[in-house]
Parts: sequence; C-alpha cells; structure tokens
Amino acid sequence: MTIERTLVLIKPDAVKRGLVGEILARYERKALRIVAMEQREVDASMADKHYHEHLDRDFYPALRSFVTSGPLVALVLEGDDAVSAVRLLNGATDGRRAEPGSIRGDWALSNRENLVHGSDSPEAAAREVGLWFPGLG
Ligand code: RTP
Ligand code: MG
Repeated sequence: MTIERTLVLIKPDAVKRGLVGEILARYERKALRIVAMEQREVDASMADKHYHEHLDRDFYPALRSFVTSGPLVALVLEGDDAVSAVRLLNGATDGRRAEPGSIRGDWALSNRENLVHGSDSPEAAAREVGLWFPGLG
C-alpha cells in the first residue's frame, strides 16, 4: 500500500455551475481523505507557477484566462495511490472523449473547461501541494 497525497483543483467552471459538492462526493466515496481545502481567487502569477510546464504551449493564454476567471477550490486528497486514483476519477483531459462515469465524462464537453485538475505524478503532487498549501507538513 502506498499512501500518497495529491493536489486537486475544482476549476472555475465547476464552481460557476454549482458542481463542487457533486465532485467532492465522488472523491469522498472513493475513500480519499480531504487533508486541506480552500476556495481561492487565483491571479496570473499563481496560474503561471501552477502550470509552469505549459507556459510555452499555444493554448496557455486561454488556459490562464480560464483559471483566473473566478474562484476555484483547491484541495489536497490522501489515500492509497491517490495520484492515479484521482486521475482515473477525473477522466481524460478532453471532456468530449472522457469516459462516461468519470467527472469529465459525465459533466464536461470541452478540452479546456474540464472541471478539475489532478497532479500527474507523485513528484508533481509534492510540488503542487507545496505551492498551494505551503503550511502543510
Ligand atoms: P490537469 O492538469 O488540469 O489535471 O489536466 P490534464 O493533466 O488532463 O491536462 P494537461 O495536458 O495537463 O492540460 C492542462 C489543462 O490545460 C487545458 N487544456 N487546454 N488544447 C487546449 O486548448 C487545451 N489542452 C489542455 C485543460 O484545462 C487541461 O486540463
Ligand atoms: Mg496536467
């Protein structure tokens, strides 16, 4: 058993659509534990730090506008293989191709406004948890 922590963002589209509770329920029912959670307004500098590996991508300006467009909910989840468990629950990046039953597959129809973020590796999770929740031990 590998207990991991991972960083999740419930993105501004999900907050605007009133899906925060539904999305949280999916993680909780999977037996992932909420270690920290906060609603935040994100500025461009924080968006650039979070998505630093995407800064040079052609879609990044649109992604930055999207994640700074309104409040989001940042949280840290903990559990066995939490990083991959969350990615499976989130579904494929493009909501139009995401598997039914996943969060994106059930509720997203866009490759940008796709409701959630999950760290893509344990190394990324450690960096992102430190960025969003520096006080977390
Ligand atoms: P995330 O980081 O949010 O968990 O999503 P992901 O790993 O599935 O996708 P990634 O490749 O890391 O992309 C980060 C976010 O950028 C937006 N995106 N827009 N072609 C596009 O317009 C495009 N491609 C990606 C999405 O919001 C994606 O989640
Ligand atoms: Mg990613």
